[in-house]
Amino acid sequence: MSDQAQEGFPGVGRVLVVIPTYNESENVRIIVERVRTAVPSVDLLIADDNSPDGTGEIADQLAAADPAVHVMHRPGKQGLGAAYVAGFAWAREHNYDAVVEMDADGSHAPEELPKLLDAAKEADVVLGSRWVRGGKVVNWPWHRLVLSRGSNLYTRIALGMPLRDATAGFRVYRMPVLDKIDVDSVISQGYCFQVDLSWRACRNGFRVVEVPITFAERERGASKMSSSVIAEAAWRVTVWGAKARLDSAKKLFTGGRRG
Ligand SMILES: Nc1nc2c(ncn2[C@@H]2O[C@H](COP(=O)(O)OP(=O)(O)O)[C@@H](O)[C@H]2O)c(=O)[nH]1
Ligand SMILES: [Mg+2]
Repeated sequence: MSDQAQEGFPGVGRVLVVIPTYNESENVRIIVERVRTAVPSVDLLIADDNSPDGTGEIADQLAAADPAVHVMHRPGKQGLGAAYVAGFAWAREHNYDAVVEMDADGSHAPEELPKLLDAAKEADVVLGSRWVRGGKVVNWPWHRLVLSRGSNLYTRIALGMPLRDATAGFRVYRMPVLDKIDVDSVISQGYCFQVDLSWRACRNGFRVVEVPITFAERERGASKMSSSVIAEAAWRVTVWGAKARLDSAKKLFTGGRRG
């Protein structure tokens, strides 16, 4: 653990940036360097799912050279959500005050992290949002734009959640949020993991704020997005929305009977 991280980020405390990786050998070195330069006071944890391309070994070299960099080796590809849940548990064990979610592929610019952490001084959860005023997406093919806009619109309608980018994957959580929302019980993967945590945070009354970011398509390596990731998000969000409506209808009914 670095000395600088003992002091942490002003107004937020000790911060751990968790970066899940699967076959990111071309990206992991670059992203770690960028984070260390952009915000020297944060620590990093690479959560690697035994990538066959050697990402884990590169991460080990980076950790050996820098006390602020840590590596978690997981047995195999178990999805983004499982890697984050394990990374967050590690953060709790090591007494961090906040965690950051960030992709390894450069889509989330570490140079924008200070802006997110600044917002975390006054919030419980900060989303780096593509779909608020000032937010941007660079170099995404049209089908990814349609998917992102469409899934966010559907999520807003199904759940009645006021967020513009509930699937965003560049985020800050203060540690008490993760404890309160029982993050260890989250089984959602992929995009759905992001929606799940947003939904739990909103329902628990936490202050969730969206800060505009510029999201850039990866330049190296391959996306792990798949139709099963999309299908999982669609059916889970539909079930949560139906359950929320049923619960409020029940409340109305029982409340009405009492009155
Ligand atoms: N540990 C781990 N990381 C993953 C897994 N799937 C995706 N990732 C990482 O999650 C981040 C986002 O994935 P990416 O493929 O870029 O998704 P996209 O941006 O939606 O196309 C990247 O850092 C990936 O390496 C997984 O199963 N396990
Ligand atoms: Mg990506």
